[in-house]
Amino acid sequence: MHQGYDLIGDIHGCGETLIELLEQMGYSKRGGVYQHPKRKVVFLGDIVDRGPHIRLACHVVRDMVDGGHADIVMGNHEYNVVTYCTEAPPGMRQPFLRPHTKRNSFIVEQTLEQFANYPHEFNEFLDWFVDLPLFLDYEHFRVVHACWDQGMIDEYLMRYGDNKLHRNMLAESVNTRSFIYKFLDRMLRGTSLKLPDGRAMTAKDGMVRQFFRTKFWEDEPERYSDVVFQPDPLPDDIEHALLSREEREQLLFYGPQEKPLFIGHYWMQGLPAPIVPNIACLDYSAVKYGRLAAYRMDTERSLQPGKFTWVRVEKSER
Ligand SMILES: [Mn+2]
Repeated sequence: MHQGYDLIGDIHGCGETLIELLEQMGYSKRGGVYQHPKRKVVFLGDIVDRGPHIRLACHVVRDMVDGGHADIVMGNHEYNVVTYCTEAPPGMRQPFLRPHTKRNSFIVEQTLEQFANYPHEFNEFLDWFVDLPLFLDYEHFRVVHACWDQGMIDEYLMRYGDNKLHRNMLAESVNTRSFIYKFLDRMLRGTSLKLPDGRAMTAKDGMVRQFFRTKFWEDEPERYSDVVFQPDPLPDDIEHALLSREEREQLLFYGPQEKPLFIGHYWMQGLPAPIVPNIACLDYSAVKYGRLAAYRMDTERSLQPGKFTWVRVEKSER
């Protein structure tokens, strides 16, 4: 039986780095599948997009999952590529569930390009992506791509009976007023607040945004600076302003007594470490020449800085 779990953050097509990380943790290829005699991997989603070896990453991951050597949750990039490639039903005013805007097309460009000569294989991966769990609740820890919201999870389980998105729910999932949309937005993209007074800010990537990403582990925050969680700083005058009561009520709080939670998604930088004693983000921006990070989990209640491991991504992965 498995004696522990190795959680791995966003891969984004860094397939060679993934193999290096697996080997560093004592996994080896047997019968074509990476495995460990005593441990199992949990992938935090976002296998696809951006990087140079997306097909390789997809094959390594799916083979491990199929062989019982890994579990995985869906990332927002798997969801995006599926809806980008799925035709809209008659009656919708757009040809595909996810509009083929310049920005959306740019995001999936490398994935489509690298699978261009393997259309059958690509369709099989799309079917597999749809079927991935959206969240996993283990005995000693929890896993979701961006944010654990127990209230929404309970409602999802009550409505749909399991932790998956089914193909017949895809069309409804792009309707921004539906519960499925709000649920996926929370699980796969996390929590955010609107900037006050209808303000907008221009992020480092050039995008203009009216929302900023927020922490969901801050107890009784008072100011915007207490909850902002993104690489781009807030405008000076907003940063130190007080949150309104309505804003504070919108925020979510994952308390310190909850099971350890692992997330990806947030493009962290620097040395991997817990955010708080029971939450770790393992997305350390591998595809931006950061680190592909993992955490070697056993049964601890409090995450240990010494149990993170990683591979630095060199320019050669390109
Ligand atoms: Mn990601």
